[in-house]
Amino acid sequence: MTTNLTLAVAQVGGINTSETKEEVVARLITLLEEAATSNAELVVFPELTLTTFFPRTWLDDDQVGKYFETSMPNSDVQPLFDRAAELAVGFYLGYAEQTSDGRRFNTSILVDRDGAIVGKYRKMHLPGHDDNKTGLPNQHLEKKYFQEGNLGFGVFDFHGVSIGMCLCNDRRWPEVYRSMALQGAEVVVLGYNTPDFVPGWQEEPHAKMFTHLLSLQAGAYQNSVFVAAAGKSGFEDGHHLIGGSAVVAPSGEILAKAGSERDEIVVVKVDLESAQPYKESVFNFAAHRRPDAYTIISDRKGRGEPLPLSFNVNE
Ligand code: CDT
Repeated sequence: MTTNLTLAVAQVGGINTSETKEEVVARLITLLEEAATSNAELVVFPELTLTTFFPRTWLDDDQVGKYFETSMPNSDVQPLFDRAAELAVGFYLGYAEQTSDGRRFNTSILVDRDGAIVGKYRKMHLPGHDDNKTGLPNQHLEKKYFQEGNLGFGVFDFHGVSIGMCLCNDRRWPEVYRSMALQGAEVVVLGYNTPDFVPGWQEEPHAKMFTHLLSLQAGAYQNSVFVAAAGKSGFEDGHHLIGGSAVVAPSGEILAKAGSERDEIVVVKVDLESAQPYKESVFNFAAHRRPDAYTIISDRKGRGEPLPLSFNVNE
């Protein structure tokens, strides 16, 4: 049984619209090579890693098409697959996917150390809006450009380690981690793009980093998993995205965090066994969970009235 995994989060500094996918992939290979020198076995790249965070801009169908990948790997990304296989380093990569029948998803894949795609995820929680909100610093058009994910919250085997994947906004929803932990996930990997400005998202600037890290830490602790999160960070065409790429332990503690908003590798050798005490005590799911009392979570989507009481409060 594998007990150690050397995990790297590859934070990618801003990607301007003018940058080609070839140039971006060259940056990713440099990060991968740096991670390999620290013996990384799995490198986590961000959400929509290959391009600028295009959902900030209202574009018509023709204009946005260039941001989508119609196959994976393809000639732009093949050099990353080749170099990773040469170095025997696996990776998680977020990208915009267009299927052969024209559906578009915000997707991530898990590639093993031999270069084979062993996992796929399509973002379930799409934030933002689909209408054209003009006159703002930027928009957040994930609901316009992507369909909701349809592959569930899968858990995949990565050389003996059970890995769950999600993408950005998913990290803020507790159901995501729990769905994967119930399938035995040991590590949850995710990429993100968190802009300073999102229409309709009221949050103090200082709280942006706090709520990002809080989500990772709570997800890790409450589910006895490691969480590795890589952001696309810094400025893209003048629009700022937060940094804070990090690896978090099942204790909820941050093991390592990027210190910049540029291309940066953070590597941590994690001891997967260190999750065991949590799984056997406070979060022994089989002993303590009450799924019979949680049906409202899947039955109800939005906030509503209290459920009718099935007992007399005075008895
Ligand atoms: N890419 C992405 O999902 N970003 C969102 C922005 C906030 S939407 C309220 C995030 O959760 O970081």
